[in-house]
Amino acid sequence: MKDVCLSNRQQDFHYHTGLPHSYTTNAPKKQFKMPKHHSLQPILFLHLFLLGLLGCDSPKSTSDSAQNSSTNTPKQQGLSNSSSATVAESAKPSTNGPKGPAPEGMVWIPGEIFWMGAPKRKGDSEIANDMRDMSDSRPLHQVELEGFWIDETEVTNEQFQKFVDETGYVTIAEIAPKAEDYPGAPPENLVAGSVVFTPPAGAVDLRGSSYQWWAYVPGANWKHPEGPDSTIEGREKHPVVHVGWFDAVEYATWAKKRLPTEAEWELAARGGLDRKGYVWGDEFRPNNKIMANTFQGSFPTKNSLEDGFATTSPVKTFPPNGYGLYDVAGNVWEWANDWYRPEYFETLARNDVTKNPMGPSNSFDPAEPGQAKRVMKGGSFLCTDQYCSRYMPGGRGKGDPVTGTNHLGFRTVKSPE
Ligand SMILES: [Ca+2]
Repeated sequence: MKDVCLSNRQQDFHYHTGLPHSYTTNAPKKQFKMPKHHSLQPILFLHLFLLGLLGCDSPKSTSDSAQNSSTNTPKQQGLSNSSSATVAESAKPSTNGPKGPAPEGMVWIPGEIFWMGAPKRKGDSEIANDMRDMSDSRPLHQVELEGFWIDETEVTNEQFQKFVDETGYVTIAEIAPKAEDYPGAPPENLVAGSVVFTPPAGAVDLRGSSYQWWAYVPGANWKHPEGPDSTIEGREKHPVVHVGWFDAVEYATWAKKRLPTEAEWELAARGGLDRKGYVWGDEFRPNNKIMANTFQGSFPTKNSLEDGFATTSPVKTFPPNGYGLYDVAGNVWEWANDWYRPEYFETLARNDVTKNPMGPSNSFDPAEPGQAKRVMKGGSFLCTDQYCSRYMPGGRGKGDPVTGTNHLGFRTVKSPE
């Protein structure tokens, strides 16, 4: 299985079974029509079945109609505070936008022209596995955006609970798949659940399949991150997990916000720094300080917990970036609005500057042709340079829009009215 990052490995398994082809929400009243599978492949694996989920005829999104526009303006010099301090906490958050104070819990990100993408790093040629191949995150290219507001933290369990309390919304992972949608699937597999990181007891070959450390767990969902016996009690300030892209869109709509474009997310995550490998600067551990919730130890079997967290951490545990945003590296992956295509950055780089890119008009993942995927950003508590360094702001993940995991969440944005 040739694929990108750990975050999406779970998505790629497609042994997620919690996908109805349509589901309804109580508020806002809306029904997503999930298309029939192109190539349903019920394959028993780890007591699960592998499903080809959404095809390219997935529901229309805002990016479907998006038109990328480019300008021929010369490349601008002096982008985004290249002389800024490399340690994020020394920078000052922007709190006031063009129309007064920020909405509660949001930060103003001033519009500008900036460089997107992940710079090459020493050792990149020593690719130990497919996940270290970040070619889809290159080349660096210039993008121009208008200003916007963004959540200072990932959406928390507490915030998601409020949404559910007010709307009665049921997430995808909480709905059992219908037998008619999965012909041939054993009935015992038609149970609601989600994908949970489940490290094996012994050492594994990281060049092998990531099936080795992921499992479909019946009963796992946002309220039970590790399965039915787990709870979010005491984890109110942790990011919500096990949310599919559609779940995130529903939340954002309810909150009168939206998901960020990939470009918006990356501009915000960079915190005013220019072309840095990390959201705080050039070094992963400046002065040996741990700057984000990632994985330390020997992946995936032995987490040394040097940062104190095996899974999610409460938001605001680690230092903010230069714009005052927390956990834009590590903790949980975050959904972006864009469709995923690996060559998209190459396409944009043909322009001097691309104005407000909204993502490609459709998705293509050569690792899984026909499987539509959305972009994910930021990496998670499972990212480690041993396997996946996509906690870099230019890094990209990709995911099936109907599949959540216990290391995938989101934050929202809002444009001035
Ligand atoms: Ca950790």
